[in-house]
Amino acid sequence: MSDRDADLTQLRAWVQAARRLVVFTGAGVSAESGIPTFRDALTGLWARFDPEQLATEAAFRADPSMVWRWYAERRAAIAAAQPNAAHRAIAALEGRGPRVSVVTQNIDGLHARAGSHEVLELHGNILRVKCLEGCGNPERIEPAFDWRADPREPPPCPRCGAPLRPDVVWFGELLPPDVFSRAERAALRCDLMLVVGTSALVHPAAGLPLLARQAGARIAVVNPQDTPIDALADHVLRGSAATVLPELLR
Ligand code: BJW
Ligand code: ZN
Repeated sequence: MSDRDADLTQLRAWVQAARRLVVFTGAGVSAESGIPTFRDALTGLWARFDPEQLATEAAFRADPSMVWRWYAERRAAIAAAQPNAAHRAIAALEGRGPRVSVVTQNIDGLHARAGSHEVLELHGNILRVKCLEGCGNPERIEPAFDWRADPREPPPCPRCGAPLRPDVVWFGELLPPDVFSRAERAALRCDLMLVVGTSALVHPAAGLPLLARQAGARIAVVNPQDTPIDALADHVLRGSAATVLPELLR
């Protein structure tokens, strides 16, 4: 048996035996749905920008229409994309024994579209918008208002007229506290965490595998590249999510 087959066999046994499993995902899990990873998300017109400069409130305030357009292009690509074999393999884990929590940094909604039920979206969802000044989501304020049909870039909040912005978590912003505390609880309680398709550079999300490890969970990484989590992991499976996860979780 090759080392890789031995790793897969042992990991399959851990998945079978797990009572609580966390699948912690990043942009790599959606790469094979055709959605560029965050650190590759600037192609074409956007190639001269730095994503860490664009994904901030300061960038939006400085040039709302430019940042709105970046998100509008990504939103259109995401709306046209389909979940891939990795999202489906994760969703199919439900009902097989362990309680599964999907803790994702992704803003694309593809885990839920693949059928996962407990999805904790740490960084929000690009398909929603909210008021820049804190009124909340426009559909709660004015159900008849359809921001998607409004040609302004960005459309104004129906309550206060401030610009609407994507309902995602930008650098320097707090993660939704209830979602993050549920994710911490899931990390503390799980027996096994699969860390899939994330560079694990962005905190506080990137601290969740360490929290799980310190609480006694086993950790496995699925990624074609090295990550800072590899050093904590019991197993590292090099490869793409849509190849490795169906093989591991079949
Ligand atoms: C494949 C694959 C395939 C490819 N299959 N795999 C502690 C230390 C240092 C800094 C900080 C810290 N704590 C906080 C900070 C600051 C900051 C931060 O972490 N900065 C670091 C960059 C240094 N964090 C924050 O600001 C957070 N807020 C916060 O801390 O609030 C408290 C606070 C308040 C006030 C002042 C100060 C602090 C908020 C972070 C929000 C992150 N938001 C983003 C943007 C969302 C909207 C958008 O998309 O535009 O979320 S950033 C971006 O990175 C996005 C992602 O969710 C996130 C993670 O990226 P991810 O998913 O890992 O993607 P990539 O592209 O990095 O990696 C892809 C991976 O896939 C790679 O490994 C590939 O190899 C792999 N891959 N193909 C499997 N087929
Ligand atoms: Zn408002």
